This record gives sequence, structure tokens and C-alpha cells, in this order.
Amino acid sequence: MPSNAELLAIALTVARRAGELARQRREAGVEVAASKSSLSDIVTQADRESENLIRQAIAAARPNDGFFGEESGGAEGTSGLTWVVDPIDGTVNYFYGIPSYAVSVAVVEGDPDPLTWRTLAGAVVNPANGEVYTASEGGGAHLNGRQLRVKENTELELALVGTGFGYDAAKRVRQARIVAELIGKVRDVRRIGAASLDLCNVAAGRLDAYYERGLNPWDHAAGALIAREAGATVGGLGDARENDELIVAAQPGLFTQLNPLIQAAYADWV
Ligand code: LIP
Repeated sequence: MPSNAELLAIALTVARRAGELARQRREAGVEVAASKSSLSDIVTQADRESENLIRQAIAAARPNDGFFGEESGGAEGTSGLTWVVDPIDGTVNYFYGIPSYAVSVAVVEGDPDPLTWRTLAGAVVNPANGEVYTASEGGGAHLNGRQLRVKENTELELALVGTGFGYDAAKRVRQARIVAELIGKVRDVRRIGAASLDLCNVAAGRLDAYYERGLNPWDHAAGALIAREAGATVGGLGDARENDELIVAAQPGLFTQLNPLIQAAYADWV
């Protein structure tokens, strides 16, 4: 089994290469290649090219590992490791030219299921501003090589909280109602549009907390490790690990104050 440092080096190399491809395609102009779960849930040709680049590079470096990507789906491996990849997280931002999108590459041990996997290493690259977030299990989290640590002791009423909304309009309306209840209890809310960057912002202290319901595994696989390794508490609905039902990430003291509000808001969501 390779070391976490060796796995992180692979994640970082392929994320950087894919990030540069995405940046070049963005400069050349981006078009929608297809829509997925709804008209607003788009995929661009760059998403597909980015994932192809990552998948081929990982297959060359780690031929026996599994792969689980947003655009090309999954392939089982024999090594016990799986690469969980969002080729461009923040696709709508990318399409509109908003410089908040990222390539997210993580490697997990066990099944590609957030409820059971063990994340060993991850990299999140925002090619629009050159920011590279990395983490390995037990190795800490870094932004462009500088170690990250979450803020401490932020009180709820002074917390800057990130969140996001799904591609289904009816779900967005319900999610917005929850934000409407929360916004008066915190400093303010931010909707950045890329879960991987939201989680990295918690790690970097640029957000005090982040929560969202409805994410795919590839949206949070790397970002959750980066947040945890920076000292954040990360969890899901009830006592579950983070997954599509819910992710909540915050500095530990704030998590204790904020999580009960979010759990109550999502407890009866069916
Ligand atoms: C996005 C997430 C974001 C969420 C968006 C979308 P995508 O992922 O990163 O947090 O609010 O609705 O799901 O689709 O850009 O890879």
C-alpha cells in the first residue's frame, strides 16, 4: 500500500493538470454539452475532458485502483483504493465565468461510500486564482503549502455560514426557507457555488461553517478531509457521517451551537 504522501502527490499532480486544462478551456469559451438531472444541472465539454485526463493519468499511475467520477461513473479496482473525482466542481460558476470553481481529487480506502470510506488524501485546485488545497490523513491541511487551521471560539451570532442549493427548483425553495430561518441567527450567509471550495474555506477560516443537503460524494470527498485536517468538525444527519442527506462542517465550538439548528431543520426532510 502506498503512503498517504505518495497518494497525495498523485492527487495533486492530476488535479493541477486538469485545472490547467479547465482554465484554458474557460479562456477559449465554454458551451453546455448536456444537462443532467434538470435543465440547470449542466455538463460542459471541459468537465468531460477534465475527467478523461484525470482518469487516464490515475489509470497509468495506479492501474489496480478503482475510480468514481461525476461524469464517467465508477469502475471497481482490486487494490482496495478508489479515486473519487469531481472534474469541475462549481460547474455553473465555470459556465458563467465566475472564478469559483475547482478540480477535486480524493483517494479513499474501502467502498466509494461516504458512510464507510476512509479518505487518505485529497487535493482541491481552483485554477482561476491559483489556490491549491491539499490534505492527507494525519498530515494536516495546506493552502499553497501554508498549513491551515480553522478559527476558534466564533459565537453563532457572529458566524459567517456557507451553504448551497440543489438543481431541483422545489428542493431549492425548501432549502431557501431553511436559510431564511437561520440567517437572523448568524452574522451572514454565503452561497459560493462549489462545495469543495466551501469546505476549503472553512479550513482556511474564510467561512466559519458550511452545510448543505444533496451533495454527491465527489463534491465533498476531498474538501471534507481538508476541513477535518484543519481542525473542523464534519458530520452528517444525526450521528451519520457526511453524505448526500447532509454535510455540516465548522470549527468545533461553533459546530456544537449550529449543528442542532440544522439537524432540526432537516430532520423531517423526505
Ligand atoms: C455543485 C456543488 C454545490 C451545489 C451545487 C452543485 P457541481 O456541484 O458543488 O455545492 O450547491 O448545486 O451541486 O454540480 O457544480 O459539480
